[in-house]
Formats: sequence, C-alpha cells, structure tokens
Amino acid sequence: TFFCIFAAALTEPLVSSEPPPAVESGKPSVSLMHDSTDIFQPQILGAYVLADSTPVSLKLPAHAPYLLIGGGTASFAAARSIRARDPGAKVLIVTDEPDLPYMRPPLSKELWFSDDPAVTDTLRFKQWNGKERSIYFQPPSFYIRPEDLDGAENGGVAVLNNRKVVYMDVRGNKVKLDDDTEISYDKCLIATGGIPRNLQLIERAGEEVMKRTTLFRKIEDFKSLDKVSRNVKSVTIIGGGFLGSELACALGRRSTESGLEVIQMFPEKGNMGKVLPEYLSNWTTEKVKKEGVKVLTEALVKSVTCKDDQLEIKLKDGRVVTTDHIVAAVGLEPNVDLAKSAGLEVDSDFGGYRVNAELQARSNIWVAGDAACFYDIRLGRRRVEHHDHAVVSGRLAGENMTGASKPYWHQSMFWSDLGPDVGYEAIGIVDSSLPTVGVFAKATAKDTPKAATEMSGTGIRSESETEDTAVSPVASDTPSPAAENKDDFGKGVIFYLRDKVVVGIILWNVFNRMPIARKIIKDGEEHADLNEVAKLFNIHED
Ligand SMILES: *[C@@H]1O[C@H](CO)[C@@H](O)[C@H](O)[C@H]1NC(C)=O
Ligand SMILES: CC(=O)N[C@H]1CO[C@H](CO)[C@@H](O)[C@@H]1O
Repeated sequence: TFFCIFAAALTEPLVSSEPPPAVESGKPSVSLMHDSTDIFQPQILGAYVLADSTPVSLKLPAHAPYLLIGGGTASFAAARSIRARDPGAKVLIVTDEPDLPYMRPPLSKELWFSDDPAVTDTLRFKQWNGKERSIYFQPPSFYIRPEDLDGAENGGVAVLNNRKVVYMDVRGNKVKLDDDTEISYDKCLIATGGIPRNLQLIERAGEEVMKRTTLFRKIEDFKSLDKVSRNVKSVTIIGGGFLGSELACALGRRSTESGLEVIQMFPEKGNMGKVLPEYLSNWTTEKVKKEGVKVLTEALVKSVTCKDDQLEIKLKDGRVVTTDHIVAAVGLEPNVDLAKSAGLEVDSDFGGYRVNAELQARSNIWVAGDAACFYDIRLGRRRVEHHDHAVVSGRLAGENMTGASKPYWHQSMFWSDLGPDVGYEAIGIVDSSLPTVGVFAKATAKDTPKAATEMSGTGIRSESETEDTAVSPVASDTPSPAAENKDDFGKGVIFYLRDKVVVGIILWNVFNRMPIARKIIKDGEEHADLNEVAKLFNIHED
C-alpha cells in the first residue's frame, strides 16, 4: 500500500552506527534492541518504594561530574559520546519528563503505521528493513540509578526523571532543582529542547477550544491523539511543515478505514512550502491529497470558536471549517528558561541559547539540540530542529566536554519520504525563499527510498555516512542535464543559493550520495554552471 511518511530525521544512528556501550549491561545492547519480548517501559526514578511500602526520597548525588539538563536525543547522544571518550564517566541526566530518553520522529510517523493494536503501550515500530525496535534508545537496564552514581566504580549514565532544573549558579558550578535540591557539576550540558507553539488566537479562545486542541511533541501527545482520532469524526491539522504533513498523512490513512475526516490547512501555497520550491511543493500537495487529506492552502486562521461540541474555524478569506479537534503544528519555541539565572544570551533572530562553533556557551557550559543557536562556520548562525542535528550536536558537545576541541562543521541532514516510491534527503539551508536551481532526470524503478534501503540492507538510507566518508566526486560524461518533462520530477538535485554559493541541497529520489552534497557545501565555492555540479551526482547514469 502507498503510504506517506515525512520523516524529518534519521531514526537510528544512536544504536546501530556506533559500537554498543562497553560496560553498562550484561547483554550487548544490540541484542536487547531486537529481543521481541522486551518492552522498554519508562522507569520513574524520582522515588522508589521499600519492601514495607514506605516511600522514601532518594539520596541524590550532591555532585555530578557531567550534568545534562534535558532528557531528549541531544542529551542521550552527549551521554554516549562522553562515555565513549571517558569510559569511567559519571553522567547524570535531569529531565522533567517521566520517560527515559527516546527518539521523537516515530511518534509522528512509523508508530501510526503499526499493525499492532497495542502500539500505544509497546511504542515499538517497524523500520524500513522490517526489523522492529523500541522508541527508547536503551532499556532501563542500560542506566544506573541516580543514588548509585557516586559509588559506581565504572561510572554510568543515570536519569533523574520528573525533576526540573530551575536555577543555575554558574560561578558556583551548581544547579537548583524544582524541589530545592542542589547538584554541583564539573561540566554541564543544556539540552532543554523546546515547547510546541500554539496559535495565540486558540490560546485566547477559551477552555472549550483548548480542550479540543493537541500540541504534539511527547509520548503522551501521541497516545492522546491516537485516542482522539478513534473517537471523533473530523480532525484539522494547522501547519504545513514536516510535523503537520506527517500527521496529516498518518491520520489520512486512517480516514480510509474509519471514515475520519482529515483536514490540513496552512498559509503557504503547498505542503512544505517553506522548504520546497513551489513546483515541488505543489506536486507534494497532490500526493498528500491522494492520501485522503483535504488540504486547504493559503489558509490564515481568523478565529476559532466552540459550538455544540464542535469547533468552527473561520479563515481570513471567509472560508469556514467545522471540525471536532485541532492539532496545532506551528513550530517550536526553544526552551530558554535558564538564560537569566545562567547569564546566557538568547539569539534575537533564531531563538535559543547562543553558542560558539564548539557549542560552548560559557566555560563548563555547553548547549545542544533544538535549544542551541550555534555558529556554523560554513553557513553562519543557525538553529536546527531536526533529529539528526540533535544527534550530531549532542555528540559534538559531549566530545568537547571531554576535552576534544572540535568545531562544529558536520552538517546534519534530514530525510523525508512520500511513501516507498518518493523520498528526499536534504542538507544545509533549504529555505524556499532562496533562489533554487533544480536539475531533474527520469527515474527508474531503482530510484525509490524502498529500493535504496533494500540495497543497503539497513533500515535507513544514509546511516553509514559520517564526516569521514566525503569522497572526491568524479563528474560523469553524460549529456547536459535538463528537465525532460516539467511534470516528471522523477529524480533530481535541487540547489539552494545564497550569494551565488550553494548553501543547501535536496537530493530528490537520489540516494546514498549525501557525502557529495556535504562536500559541495563544505567547499563553499561559487559555481558558474550548476548543471555541471549536478553531474557529480550521476543522475543520468542509471
Ligand atoms: C502551484 O499551485 C498554485 C495553485 O494552488 C498555482 O497558482 C501555481 O501557479 C502553482 N505553481 C507552480 C510553479 O506550478
Ligand atoms: C574541554 C575542551 O576541550 N573544551 C574545548 C571546547 O572548544 C573550545 C573552543 O571554543 C576550546 O577552547 C575548549 O578547550
């Protein structure tokens, strides 16, 4: 069956592209990942119950050599790279979420396509290669308990759940938690991610509207939207970016089974209009419509009201939509709550904590993931909200925290699929407001995401690429490429330009060539003829 996944990210590099951790558990972690009987339930480590059932408070460590604030992907990636470079390291992750670190992308894609009716409990999903895994990076046995951190001979990673860091004393190298506990540190990472935005007019529309609105980010949001979508007749997604389009397609597929009406509305002219040039955005919109989604483009919401248990959405151009539930997928607000007490600068253009190319904010303090506004030595100041960026920035911060002085230059990438037949990979600044040059060729049956993963034998396409694999590409002698047919975007390369220099590249149904794209961006040269550059990707070859 055709299905449509906008995958904003790689979902696996943390487990399969690196060796399993050496000491933390008796079994190698890889075998645990594929053990079909284990279900990685979150552990709540904030309190535990003794045999006589008297709840006691934990004796938390007063000091953590490595303190990581936030329990998401960037934090977990940092913990891993710290442990890899400093095998005895004691790492404490403090997170206000109740869960152990997990990956977010499957919450808006693979989990929706699971055949398992219990998927909201198991949180396991099938990768492209058919193998199943949990969204949790590691099972509970990987971690040690916070109260055991002090005495752990080989160190380890501990997660303190349901606690929030509310204050940083930078001079004293310590933080205060929401229950007034103080923990001192040697090195600290802030990886606090962000909070989904809402439309102000929904926030102001009152409790009845808010009750029928989902902001999507966490495991709980997946569970509640799953439930809502089984109990209502109509869901409207506001937002045309990755998250909105992913969820529209996921729910759209359900519409064919259950008669659920799925509406998606956004101000742009087409899906992913902020990323794709207009002709491709238009083409993508048609794909989404075929998934059973009623797409309303150029839709600006004027008001939302609740009447007789239904929501009425009025648009500025007079259109009116009646629906049961709203999903607002209108972006992320980076969480910079600690800026004031920590004396950290928040970037006024991009939001997030300003850090240098090594992701350092101040001495002993680093920032990674969605909350970091970093200096990209190639492309300038940026903030990136993709999973792969959380992985590479967390890893880099961890390396720098353990003493490697390594500037951030590894461009994170992301990929997105429109089902098994169409997919793309992107790197750098892909912003449709930049001038673009697209070079297309006819696709063959081999040029599909499914074929690409089957050939590589992995669940994901670019998993093997690392910063070391950038090869010198060889230009092919094929004739000058040009779009043979304007409507046939079979496969191709789209260049995004700033001051005549390529700052972003989308590989459209062209797979396993990301190292070439990476090198072009790294070189940062002006190119007189991008058709010549496109030849490096050999799109006419096979
Ligand atoms: C995209 O679609 C809109 C209609 O929704 C149309 O006005 C516009 O011309 C299309 N653009 C391109 C480049 O095909
Ligand atoms: C601990 C460590 O190696 N830190 C380095 C991180 O990167 C900066 C460069 O900005 C170096 O000055 C630090 O020594």
